[in-house]
Amino acid sequence: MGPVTMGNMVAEIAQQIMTAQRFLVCAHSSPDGDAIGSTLGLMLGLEKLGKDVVAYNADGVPDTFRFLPGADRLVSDLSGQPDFDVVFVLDAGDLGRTVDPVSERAPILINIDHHPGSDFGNICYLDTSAAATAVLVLRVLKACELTLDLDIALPLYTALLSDTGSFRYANSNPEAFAVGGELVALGIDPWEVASALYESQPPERMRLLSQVLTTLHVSSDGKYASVAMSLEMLSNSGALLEHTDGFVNYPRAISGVEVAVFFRQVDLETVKVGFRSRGNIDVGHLAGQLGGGGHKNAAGGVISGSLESVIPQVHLLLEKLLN
Ligand SMILES: [Mn+2]
Repeated sequence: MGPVTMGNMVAEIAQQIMTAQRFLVCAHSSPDGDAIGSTLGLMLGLEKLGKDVVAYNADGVPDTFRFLPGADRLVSDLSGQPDFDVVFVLDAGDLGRTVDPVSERAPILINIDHHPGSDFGNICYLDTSAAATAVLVLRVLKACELTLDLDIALPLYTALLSDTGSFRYANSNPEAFAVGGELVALGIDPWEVASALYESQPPERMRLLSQVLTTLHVSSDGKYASVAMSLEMLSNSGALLEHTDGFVNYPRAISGVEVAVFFRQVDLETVKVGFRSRGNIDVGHLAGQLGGGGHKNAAGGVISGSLESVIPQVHLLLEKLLN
């Protein structure tokens, strides 16, 4: 798809926005920052253009993103809603991930996404080079000649920060920085957003992390490292399962480590294993051997056995993979 087609597509979406009145805006369930930020940014933008908008996510707004403008108006149930003119599905990858069969709620479905292979919708605006779906939403809002304001900028900036790992990941391209700068110029306080995203953790999560880190194992050659969480640690700390998100990043952050593993006890006979790798090491294949799956650099699976028996078993496999 060349740049000319892309430009036409943005113009076509802008045309649909101008001629319709009632919009549904949604994204994938279990929303991340891009899913929620793109949804709220587009909702507020459309409203500023005088449109009627319902924002929907099957799982609502995660606590981390409650500070965003419009978050309190997102609904997690569409039953009883009259039909819409247009439904926007954002950042979803696959239409099924919206949960509600949203395609039945409007004659026109517009898919805006940056996930490779996303190919549904009457209009499918896919640009895999975009760091976040929010970048594409911004292109569309600009094509509507909307004057951006701080309320619209804040969710879009949050989406961009979230999907680029705070401008650390390889997708942090020149456009990502340019858009980030443009949104900050509208009055965003970068520290306020970073603080809401990364430094507003519940104490239970920190208590759990402190116990999990005591299990740190680094292989003798330093190429892999793991941490483990038992059910006892979970109940001691009072934390929730969702608080273990990102724990695998701690062993991954050790210098020289090529594969990081997080073992999570599910019950006395089941352990969930998450892998992260750097560069060419294919943990997707390894997870496949264990009956799980995933990608080359991020994968996982579920293994039967006690935590004490599964850990050495996986360490042995990693030994083979890395030598
Ligand atoms: Mn995204």
